[in-house]
Amino acid sequence: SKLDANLDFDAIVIGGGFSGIYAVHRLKNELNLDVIAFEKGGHVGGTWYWNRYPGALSDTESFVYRFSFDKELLQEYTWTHNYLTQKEVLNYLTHVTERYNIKDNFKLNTEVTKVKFNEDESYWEVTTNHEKTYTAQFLICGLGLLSAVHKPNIPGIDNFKGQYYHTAQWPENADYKGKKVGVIGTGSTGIQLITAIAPEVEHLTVFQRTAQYNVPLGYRKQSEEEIAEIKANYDQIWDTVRNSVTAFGYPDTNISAMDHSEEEREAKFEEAWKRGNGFYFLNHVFNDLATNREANDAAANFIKKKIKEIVKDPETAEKLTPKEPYARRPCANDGYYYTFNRDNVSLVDIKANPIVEVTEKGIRTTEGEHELDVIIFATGFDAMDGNYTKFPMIGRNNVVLKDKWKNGSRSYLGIMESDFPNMFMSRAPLSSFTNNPPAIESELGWAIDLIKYLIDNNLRTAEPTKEAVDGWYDLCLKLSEGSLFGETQSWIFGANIPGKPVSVRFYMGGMGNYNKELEKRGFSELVFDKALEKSDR
Ligand code: FAD
Ligand code: NA7
Repeated sequence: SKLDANLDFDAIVIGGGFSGIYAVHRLKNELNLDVIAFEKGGHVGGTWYWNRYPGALSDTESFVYRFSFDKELLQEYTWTHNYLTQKEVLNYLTHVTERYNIKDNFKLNTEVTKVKFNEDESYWEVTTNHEKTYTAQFLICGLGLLSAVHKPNIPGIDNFKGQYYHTAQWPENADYKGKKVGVIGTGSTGIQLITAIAPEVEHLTVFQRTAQYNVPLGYRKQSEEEIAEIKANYDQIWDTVRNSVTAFGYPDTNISAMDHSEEEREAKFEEAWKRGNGFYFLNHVFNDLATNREANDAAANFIKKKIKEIVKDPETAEKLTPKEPYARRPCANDGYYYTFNRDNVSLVDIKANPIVEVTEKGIRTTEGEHELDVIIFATGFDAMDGNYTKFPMIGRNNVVLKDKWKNGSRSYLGIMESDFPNMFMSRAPLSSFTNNPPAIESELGWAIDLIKYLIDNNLRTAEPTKEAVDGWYDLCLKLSEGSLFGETQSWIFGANIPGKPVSVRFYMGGMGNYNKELEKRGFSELVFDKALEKSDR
């Protein structure tokens, strides 16, 4: 350690995804700190290491699903299609770790099992599954917002004779081709998977609990000219990203859906349908689909009409038709509804006929047994706080983060918590509901500026006041109250996990406003502790 010779490292980073990689690079190469990073997985990449299921694809467009901080890298590193496959994102992130010479900072196959703030001497103790404990002044957590796997306990699963696995733990020996496959779950992941594997399996049985709105993605090859033009305009593109609502690279609109005649509105929806992308459809055609019920109904009805047109069997079409507002994380996939016209695909409505148990031979619902060789869980994640409550994270006064969050998670700016000095989080509860890489750069950018400020001013710790945390929570709550997202039961409010408190988990004010908050507040709502003198020890 360079800052305090008594500690093992200056900073410890947990997680090897976009967040961990960005943190290690800036701490090591810019602040010159001695950094170690722990990653549970066998490779860096985070989400893009774990989610190797067929059909896995970004639905942020390629040009903005990357870091913005390195202008040369933006010019050099290229892509072929308007979205990135799992493999492509993984390759990109691997490349970043090589380019910045940080690959060796990551200790792979190493899970952090406990972190504890040593209050007497103000440092973090980090314990791993290899039974070792390391110390550092700063702790940066990039544990992942959609990373803690949710695999529901279905009675009898251990009796199943075939293979079963979760999409985010896709095994190398997955053997589903030519088999009778059952998929549980029809969120963004299930939709991608179902469309991808339907042509490869003997029979696919889709177990759907809640029907989702899906719009096309518009996946296509991009010409060299198109890519060159993007690269020539990157300054302006990132400016749009950082100041927009979704940070997806689309300019904001100030047009309300209800200011149009029905005909004009339908024409706009049709245009967006042809263009593709769920975030575009939900947020950038009109500005009020997520907040105005009438506007939301209009969009929902447009998609419902499409389902009816595409899906040939009326009973299947009816089952696929959502009964709730269009207010979850928007799904986008080019072939999804068409897949249900295939002879080898069937849809089981498990809301009407719930799963009773898994048997040796398959899945039994209240209606009867479905014989299967393979069961795939596309059942999502204990999102936002799942990885933060999984192992003891202990702050001042022996406060455990899980206990602190038992009625709903809180944070200051999505980055810090009171009682947890010098602990910084990326994509944690109450961070922005936006495209992720730009949000990671904003949050960790603020955190790293703060670390630099502490070092430059010979300060040992910083932490937000309780009032600051409560103030941020109140703001997030207020912003969420205008959103129809609270009316659906999804991970966005924590409603997908049995027993988890349903509460606001995002700052819904958009990327642009979030960045303004960071700038406006600076470090004014933090309390600081002086550096320890030698004689204090
Ligand atoms: P992650 O990539 O989740 O990395 C966290 C890492 O921390 C993991 O590798 C995990 O193993 C590790 N970890 C956690 N706990 C511990 C521990 N205790 N000890 C050691 N290591 C630990 N976002 C978008 O913006 N656009 C998209 O198109 C998009 N598509 C997605 C598609 C899928 C299938 C999924 C699952 C997510 C998608 N996301 C998308 C969200 C995605 O998670 C983020 O974009 C981004 O990858 C998050 O990076 P991260 O580093 O913060 O977290
Ligand atoms: P999601 O969006 O949480 O979807 C999970 C799906 O699994 C959804 O259809 C759930 O139905 C279903 N589910 C969950 N638990 C059960 C049980 N117990 N029984 C039956 N069905 C169940 O996760 P995804 O992975 O698709 O997407 C999450 C994000 O990660 C997304 O933003 C992507 O970017 C990647 P429900 O709707 O709860 O009725």
